[in-house]
Amino acid sequence: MKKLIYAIIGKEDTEVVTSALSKSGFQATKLSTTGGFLKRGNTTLMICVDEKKMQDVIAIIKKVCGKRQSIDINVPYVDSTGDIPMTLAGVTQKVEIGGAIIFAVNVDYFEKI
Ligand code: 2BA
Repeated sequence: MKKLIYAIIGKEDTEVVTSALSKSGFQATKLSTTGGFLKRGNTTLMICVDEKKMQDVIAIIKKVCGKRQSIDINVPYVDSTGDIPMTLAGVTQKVEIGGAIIFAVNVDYFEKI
């Protein structure tokens, strides 16, 4: 059974992760994506591998992608009408960024032509 791994990583980690995967013989497709919450650019890698190799891929990503860290962001204050009042420009919120979000799905069919 093949697995399709999706790895969402920070844009700044793209080069180091794709190089490390390639060095270990894993192919990846890089998609330029945007986080739904922060609306910042990130990278989604699609990596299709045999099930028994999945943990090797995850170990490489874990080893080389940046560590999670907490940052303060300013989010616009929106009231119940959907308006942004002039007096309340924003509220500060802590979010964790870095590391990677990884999930995998079963691949029903794979062929290289
Ligand atoms: P964003 O959606 O831009 O989220 C960036 C970070 O903001 C998240 O980091 C999380 O720490 C925080 N965050 C997200 N939604 C939040 C909310 N409703 N309230 C408070 N804090 C929130 P990560 O969890 O490491 O996620 C990094 C990126 O991975 C996300 O960027 C998104 O593009 C993707 N992602 C995370 N979980 C996902 C999921 N279950 N399905 C699909 N994509 C996911």
